[in-house]
Amino acid sequence: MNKRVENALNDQIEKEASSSQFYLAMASWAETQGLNGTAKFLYTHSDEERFHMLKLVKFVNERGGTAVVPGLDCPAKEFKTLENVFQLLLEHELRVTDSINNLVDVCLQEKDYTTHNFIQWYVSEQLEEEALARTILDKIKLIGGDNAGLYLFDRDLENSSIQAEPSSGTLPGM
Ligand code: OFO
Repeated sequence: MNKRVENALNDQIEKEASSSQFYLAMASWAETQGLNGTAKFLYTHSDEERFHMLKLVKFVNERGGTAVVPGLDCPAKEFKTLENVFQLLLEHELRVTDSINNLVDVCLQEKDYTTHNFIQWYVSEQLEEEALARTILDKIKLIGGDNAGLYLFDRDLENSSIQAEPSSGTLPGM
């Protein structure tokens, strides 16, 4: 496997693993605030990010590269408000999108069209994740400081169809 592509893929593995930790930290915080619907959404999302990481690990190894399982920094334990959580989440996803775009760029520069094709799944996924984060953040901003609104938001999130299954795709070789 092309070394530059392999390094970029391993860098993305680290980012997906960090995303999973980040969502897990937010889920745990939401749970301690009594926001069970939000916590459920974020726990599920943490599992999704782990799936994104695993999909990359398997791809790198199956193409003759070596996937590196990263050590991770401790994510934040405290968040100011629910709006703060989803603002951070959106900013985080925007950074992940930049990283995926960089990966696409490296694949094209190195003429690695197989990896380029594989990465298109992540390009689409990032579009969805950004849109979802923006929608949720807009709703929270509309609610403002209204506790009744927050209660309904949390309940809706618990019952919503966006509580997707963790692995909305298949891993290579599985
Ligand atoms: Fe893996 O998509 Fe979010 O970070």
